[in-house]
Amino acid sequence: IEGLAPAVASILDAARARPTPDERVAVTPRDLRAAFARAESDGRVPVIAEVKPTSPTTEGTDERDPVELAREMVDGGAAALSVLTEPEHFGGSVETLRRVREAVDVPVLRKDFLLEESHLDAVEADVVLLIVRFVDDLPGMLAAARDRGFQVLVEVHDEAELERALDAGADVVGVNNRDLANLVVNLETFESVAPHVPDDVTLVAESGIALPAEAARMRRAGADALLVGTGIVRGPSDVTENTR
Ligand code: IGP
Repeated sequence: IEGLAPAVASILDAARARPTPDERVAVTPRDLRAAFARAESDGRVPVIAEVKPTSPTTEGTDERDPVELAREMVDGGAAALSVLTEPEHFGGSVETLRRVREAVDVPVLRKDFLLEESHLDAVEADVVLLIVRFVDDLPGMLAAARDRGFQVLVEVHDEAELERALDAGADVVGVNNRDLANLVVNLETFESVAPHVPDDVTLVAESGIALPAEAARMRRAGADALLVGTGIVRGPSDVTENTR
């Protein structure tokens, strides 16, 4: 893949070099769309709150206990959680995901760079992320993930990627406001892609949402849910407040 920021290229190299787990897991998944609907009917903006100890674009590492943080996020009104499991660049681990999922009752998304079928194995999660830009055989990976019982959040960054996601049969699409080529965030990304998403597809706005005004802006542009990482640590109630 051409034109990626060096940090992203290095993330993909690490992902390709991962050992293959030798077992599959069976999960009884918690329904993501039902969790969004519950939040809406309680008058909250559906938010997927992210546990992300560090990242190539954040300074330092969040030393708080991820399980404590996850509990606070759910108590603060998060409809679902996202847990980074990429170890080298995001300080994540599948063990953290397991502990978090055990501690809460909302759906938990595995946020990672899953490139091939074997990367889907041996990790319990309700939802997995597939990044269109990085997955060669999207229909194949989508089928493999669903086979294992996962719901899938398919991440796109522009209209061409959205077409690929829809052609592959994605029913939950995330538009990442952060360009993985240069790591720059621009909320107009979501605004330009959202109008092309069919109504029956659940639409998630990802990245760069830290203020209530930014949450409201994404909602106005058609976001069914928001994926919030860095911004959530100041208190999830800020962005779950229904301002649409
Ligand atoms: C959260 P932010 O700007 O709120 O911390 O972003 C989430 O969208 C971001 O972590 C993310 C991400 C990804 C991380 C979106 N897509 C793919 C790693 C891989």
